[in-house]
Amino acid sequence: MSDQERTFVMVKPDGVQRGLVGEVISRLERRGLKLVGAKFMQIDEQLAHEHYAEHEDKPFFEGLVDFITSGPVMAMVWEGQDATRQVRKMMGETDPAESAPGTIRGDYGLDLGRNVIHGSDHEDPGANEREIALFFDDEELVEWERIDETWLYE
Ligand code: IDP
Ligand code: MG
Repeated sequence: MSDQERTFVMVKPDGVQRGLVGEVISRLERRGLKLVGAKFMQIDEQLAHEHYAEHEDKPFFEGLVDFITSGPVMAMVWEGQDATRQVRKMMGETDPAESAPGTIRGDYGLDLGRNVIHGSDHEDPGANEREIALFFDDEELVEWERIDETWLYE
């Protein structure tokens, strides 16, 4: 098994309210990715600011913080080969309206500000590890083997 990595994924408040937690988990599980951490939680103002720090100066920042703190989220860590980039492909584009059908945002969203899921940016080196550390302590992540791992990887 090569290139195993971990990435941070979150079902946002709209996805939780719309009952899409199971759907998102199912898709990632079926793909062969391995769940190594999960936390159903509500994000507070400070964590929202840290998580979205790169967008601090954008006009949509305040609305984004209000939205992400507006209800519970399902925060998760998923592991697998090239996991960060593969999850981003499964998510679709930032704007659901531009996302291909078959992607999570393309199947379940219509509006840029309500796009169901967050995944670490694969074009921002270290974003995955940084976001995992922001949401999880080391001891909250579980090392384990899926029974099908020998069939998932050559
Ligand atoms: P990403 O979630 O696909 O990585 P980013 O550009 O990192 O997209 O933006 C973070 C989040 O901020 C988006 O998922 C979306 O919820 C929100 N967002 C981004 N751009 C806009 C915008 O122009 N208007 C409203 N919300 C936006
Ligand atoms: Mg991003």
